[in-house]
Amino acid sequence: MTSKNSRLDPMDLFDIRSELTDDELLVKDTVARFADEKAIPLMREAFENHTFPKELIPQVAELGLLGSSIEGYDCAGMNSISYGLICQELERADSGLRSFVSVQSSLVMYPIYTFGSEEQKQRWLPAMAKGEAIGCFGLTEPQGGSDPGNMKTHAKKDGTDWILNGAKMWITNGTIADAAVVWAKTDEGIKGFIVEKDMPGFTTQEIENKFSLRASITAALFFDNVRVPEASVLPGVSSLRGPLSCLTQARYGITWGVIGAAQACLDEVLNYTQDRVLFGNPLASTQAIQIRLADMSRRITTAQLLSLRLGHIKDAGNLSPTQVSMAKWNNCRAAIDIARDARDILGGAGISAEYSPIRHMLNLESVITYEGTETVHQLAVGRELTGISAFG
Ligand code: TGC
Ligand code: FAD
Repeated sequence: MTSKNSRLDPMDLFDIRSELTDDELLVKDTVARFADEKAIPLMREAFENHTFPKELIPQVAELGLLGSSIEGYDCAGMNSISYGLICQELERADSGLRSFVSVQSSLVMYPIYTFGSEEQKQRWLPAMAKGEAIGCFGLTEPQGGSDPGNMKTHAKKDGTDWILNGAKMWITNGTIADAAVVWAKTDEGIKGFIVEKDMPGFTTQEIENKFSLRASITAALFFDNVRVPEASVLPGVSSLRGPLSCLTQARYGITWGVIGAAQACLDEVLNYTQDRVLFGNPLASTQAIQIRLADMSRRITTAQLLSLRLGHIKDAGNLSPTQVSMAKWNNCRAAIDIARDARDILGGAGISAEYSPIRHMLNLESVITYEGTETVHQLAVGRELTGISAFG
């Protein structure tokens, strides 16, 4: 029997679909259609050309995918499961597209909504929801992203303004952003600054020659005595809790996103192994290949169940960052292992951009690193279990 005749959906063996509400199903199916019809046809070329397909921005905005969890301010006010499904379907196309939406939604609009003044919310959130203003999030610095508490970027009060100095590294959307939410040390603790692209002393530089996340813009940001008015400082937080709580939102979305990348890889090899005849038989009929396909399905299913449960905990308001760490670790590890295995099952064809696994595999090298490396998330779980911090 082939998987085409299977009674279960190979991408959804435990019928996650039946757990979704009508609204969530509508979100999933709408974004899936957008991914299939509009995004997937562009992403391979964008990856090869090392460009982000900016023409997709108005389309994702039109679908309500920017700041989708925010209530009001022209945002869609969807729940966490819907946000997860958005990430999943976009990352089925490419991690770079999901990254764009993660950064805009979880790392820029979320802190403005959660920690910003009413004036900041009115100014930025509707424009960002429409894709008319783009944001980026500056936390990581050249000397070490895993330990943001040790950041060097700092701001000093000067009358009613702040003077910002320092540098940020590896910043998604950096060169196309109208506003950067930049985290800096001050005498009053770590604060978030909304730095606008034309503020004197603020410059950006794109990071070239990446082998991963090529369909996404990554940049360095430099601040040389940038004068930021008090009105552009987020008033609601003055500690590392500010940026780390943004990361919790984005990491949650990533747990779903990488499932989409893994599904794309499984889908590709399910088709390929049924058509590829070796030693007189379709590859899919061999025991070794079936075990590998079954293992991919097992990992995807485990990841789906983790993310679904995580979403329900989040919507109930009981989410712990440790739970997000475990899911980010598990699901990224599952996805990258699936992508690498799918690449191998395709043989020589697996190194061609004509098939998606190598693109997903290369992208996932970034995804397993950003938003906290695998080790950081393992140590976060270890800290929870033992009560002892091994971070140093
Ligand atoms: P620690 O003492 O644990 O915490 C300091 C304060 O923050 C609170 N907190 C959190 N709050 C919300 N969510 C979380 N995940 C939180 N983790 C900690 C904590 O309660 C405390 O609050 P308060 O009020 O008592 O001050 O801090 P630590 O210095 O020991 O750090 C722990 C560690 C290593 C886990 C943390 O530094 C960390 O997560 N490091 C990794 C950094 C990281 O993930 N960077 C990502 C940069 S952004 C990015 O990669 C975007 S990619 C975008 C894309 O393209 O998709
Ligand atoms: P380091 O922190 O130097 O870590 C190096 C190695 O040391 C890793 O293997 C790590 O796991 C390990 N390590 C760290 N601590 C320990 C420990 N205690 N014990 C044992 N091992 C340890 N950042 C932003 O702020 N905004 C963005 O938009 C953004 N976008 C990104 C886009 C891309 C494509 C990439 C690749 C990165 C992006 N980042 C962004 C940065 C990302 O968050 C960091 O790369 C990540 O947090 C790791 O920091 P680092 O690269 O400095 O590595």
